[in-house]
Amino acid sequence: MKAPVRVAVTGSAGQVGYSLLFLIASGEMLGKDQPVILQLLDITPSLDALKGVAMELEDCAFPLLKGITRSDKAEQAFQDADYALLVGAKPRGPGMERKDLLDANAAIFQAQGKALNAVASRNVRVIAVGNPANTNALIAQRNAPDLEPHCFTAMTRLDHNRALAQLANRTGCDTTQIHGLTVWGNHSSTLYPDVSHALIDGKAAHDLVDRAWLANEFIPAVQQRGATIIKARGQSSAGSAACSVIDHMRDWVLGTPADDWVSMSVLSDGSYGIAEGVFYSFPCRCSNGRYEIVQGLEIDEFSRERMTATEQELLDERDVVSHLLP
Ligand code: NAX
Repeated sequence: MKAPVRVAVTGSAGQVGYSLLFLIASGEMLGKDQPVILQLLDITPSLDALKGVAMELEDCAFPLLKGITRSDKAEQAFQDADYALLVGAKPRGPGMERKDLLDANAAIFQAQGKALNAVASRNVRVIAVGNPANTNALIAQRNAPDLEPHCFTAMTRLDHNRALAQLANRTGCDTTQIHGLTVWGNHSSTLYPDVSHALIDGKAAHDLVDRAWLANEFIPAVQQRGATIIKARGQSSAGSAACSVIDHMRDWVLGTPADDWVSMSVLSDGSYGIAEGVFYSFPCRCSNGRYEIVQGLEIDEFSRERMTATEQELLDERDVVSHLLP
């Protein structure tokens, strides 16, 4: 049996946390041979709820779950953490724009970046899920100067999975038959789901769906899916978000399939002409626990326009929080 690894989860008493923790403890994220210790963080008023969640986790008698800690202090929850899933934040409610949340959540990620820098494993792998996820990842990363920038990512895997599902529905195929789909940019209504390089059962997606459907239905449907779910459910996506966190972390740690890539928001290194220093969603391949941005994809004018619009939004968000970026 492998030695247990420490998985810190913030916002553990929230609705994404409630789906996520059971998946981690059952081995869906790191494999059925990897024991885990869960280090749960939430704010003080949620500590009672957190206790209840921990009791339920215990009641599952998960063979891989080797311990649970609960805390309202980031320095305790992140102590020696090998993985840090930053879910805790104020969620978007009906009619609220993500930008409204920028200020409130920026302070949370500043403090958590500092705490990770101080106490987490030097190889910690961090995913920012709490919104605005990309800019929150940037704040955390910039406040953790002793950790490699490669330790930090933000989640656009839910958008990637949503795009796969929409394309599969339209073409009557299975999501597993689609390869080479990319979500570019920010996890927001400006994100750009791109099928230019996608193959469906070996055939170019562009030959199977028309441009008008892509521009007028597919792209807006993926961009607005979060809002559509809030409207229908009265709450933001939780189960699907938790499954996407699992997908993101599993692929990062255990590797992406040889014939495909996934969408991950990572610190831009200037690839595809995107400004450096923002967390931007790129096509990524992972192996040996590291991600690499897929290089060399051709970008046409239609894509470039959309990639630039979502890049601009990230630059604007970065300006708003610049005082928190050392
Ligand atoms: P909930 O409100 O159910 O849970 C959030 C939890 O975070 C609460 O228990 C709260 O007490 C806790 N929290 C608040 N401040 C904290 C802090 N400083 N430290 C630790 N915990 C803190 O929200 P939920 O539906 O679980 O959503 C969590 C976050 O994920 C939201 O920001 C939401 O917008 C974001 N999402 C991001 C997605 C993505 O694709 N990147 C999709 C799903 C989700 O909407």
